[in-house]
Amino acid sequence: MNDVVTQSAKPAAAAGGQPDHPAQETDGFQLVIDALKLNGIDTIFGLPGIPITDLTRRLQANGLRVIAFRHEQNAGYAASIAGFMTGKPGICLTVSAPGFLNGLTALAHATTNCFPMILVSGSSEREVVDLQQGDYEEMDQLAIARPHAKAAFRVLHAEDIGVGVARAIRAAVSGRPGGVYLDLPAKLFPQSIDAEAGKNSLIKVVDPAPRQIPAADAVQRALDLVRSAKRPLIILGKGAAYARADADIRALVEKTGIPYLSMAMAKGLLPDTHEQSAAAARSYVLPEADVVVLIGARLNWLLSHGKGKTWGGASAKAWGGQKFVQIDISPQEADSNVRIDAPVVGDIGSCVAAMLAAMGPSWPQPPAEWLDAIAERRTKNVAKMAESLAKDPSPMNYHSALNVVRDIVKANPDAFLVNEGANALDFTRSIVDMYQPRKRLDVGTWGVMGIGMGYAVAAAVVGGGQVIAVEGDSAFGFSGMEVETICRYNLPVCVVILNNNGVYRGDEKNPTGGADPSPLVFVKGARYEKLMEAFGGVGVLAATPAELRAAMEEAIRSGRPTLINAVIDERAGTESGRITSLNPSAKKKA
Ligand code: ADP
Ligand code: TPW
Repeated sequence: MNDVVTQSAKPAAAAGGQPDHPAQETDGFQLVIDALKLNGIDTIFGLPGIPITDLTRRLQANGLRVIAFRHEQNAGYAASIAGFMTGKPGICLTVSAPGFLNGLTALAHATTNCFPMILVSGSSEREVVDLQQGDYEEMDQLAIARPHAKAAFRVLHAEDIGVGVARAIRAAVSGRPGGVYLDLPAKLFPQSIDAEAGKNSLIKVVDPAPRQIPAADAVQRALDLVRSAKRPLIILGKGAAYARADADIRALVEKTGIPYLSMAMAKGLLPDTHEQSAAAARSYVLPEADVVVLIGARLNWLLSHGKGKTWGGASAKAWGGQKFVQIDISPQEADSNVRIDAPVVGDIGSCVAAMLAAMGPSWPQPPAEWLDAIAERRTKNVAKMAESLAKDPSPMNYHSALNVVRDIVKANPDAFLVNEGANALDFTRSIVDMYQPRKRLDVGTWGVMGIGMGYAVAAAVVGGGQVIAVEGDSAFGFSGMEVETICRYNLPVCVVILNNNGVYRGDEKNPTGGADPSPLVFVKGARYEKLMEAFGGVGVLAATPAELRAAMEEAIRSGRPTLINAVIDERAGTESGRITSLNPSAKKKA
């Protein structure tokens, strides 16, 4: 069953005096496997069941790594972040209807975040589904996937598997990357075709993510604008991290001398400790900058849409007066929120290289007043942060716990840092410095809860190194059962739950005085560490920074699956973390 070809019982007709020999046949299962392998896919995240159980077995038998999860959503998040980490599409494999729907959130997440991913789902009989005759797990999956994916395809015939897989790969990684849906009906898998014809039908995708070279006049327009700036600023987004143009991006930043901000998942593209980082002066540089160069970052809600008070606008929707250069692979991105004065359309590697080449050997540095003003704010804010980090309250708060994580990441800069929660996210992002590209993996564009354990598994499996997952206790709950997966594959994942007994904080009361707890709180003093122990991993309850530090150091030394339940003050934390302003009740109050 695991051979590339299977022997047919019927002998082939002898031709041209050749001796008779049995016809060699292959089937749909094998062609899917061969098509993926041919394109360098070596890892599948999924969950077995009808009609893909045998596919998972045969994938493994054919040498692919199959990572089986406890819930498809987590397999999907794993695939999405594997796509970000590697630039190859991450593959999530699910069963039909409910399994497909469980994976769909992750597919939409991949599309939203511009991560290349392919959700491959088995589906039931087309003829029965289309007549709505009540098939097992009946659902028109292709139609449902389409609005959430960059592209969606269905393969009905074994000889089209090669084309289907090739199209899915190209769609996922070319241009702006995204999520792709590939529908494989149950009837496809056992279809037999001639092995040679099957082999010839497969496509090894040539240059799946072709370079897109920017126009020379667009590059010149951007450089002219940058040269005219008195207070220039660069913003690096996760598209810049994804582009893997690390050396050229660093060269551009350093050659121009322009201060930069990193969006959350671009942290570490240049080390956060770089002297041009304006992270500690963010609220000063955004309204003050006159020319802003966006590299792989959208002017969406995470950047206050490029206007309003954050940008020095007089009111919530007013333009702050900045001029923008935007480097992006998507030509439609420019002008989505404010005018882009100098769009540079192309892949970031090519765009940044073209800018460097056109800059010539020397480039004027930004005015000293601008750099000095930023340095002054930075020094002040860094000192303020150091003061907060040095405090040792009992119980711990976010700062005292994250001060430990900050030190551990500094000592282990190649560890992956997975991060979700509200306060647990915002404080980690601002307190824990990153030193290497594509190491910080977080909630992304939607601020979605639930990415935690799926990301952690993918980082360990695909990245092949130590993972630290800093989780709010609510955030962890969305994917907590995957600690079994972490233990089953014996992955070097250290989960740190910043446990304040609830969503945002843990001290809310039921206003009626009734017996039901507030919708925002959990069981007090929950022993999350025992969950890891249940599956053979290491569980630690940490009530002090010293206990947290010792447990994290041991987790990294041993490489064993570890869950540290870091107990913090249940009054620590604000509603919605740093995005309180988006909360409609806060808006009403304002
Ligand atoms: P962040 O959330 O970090 O601000 P976004 O997800 O909003 O980042 O933006 C990422 C941008 O990067 C998207 O507009 C996407 O089109 C772009 N992008 C992704 N990959 C590339 C690439 N290789 N070259 C150019 N642009 C890219
Ligand atoms: C899929 C809404 C945003 S943040 C959060 C929720 C439920 C949890 C915050 O509590 P946590 O962190 O994790 O304990 P902390 O440090 O603030 O106490 N469902 C989804 N996504 C989102 N974003 C939500 C709900 C939310």
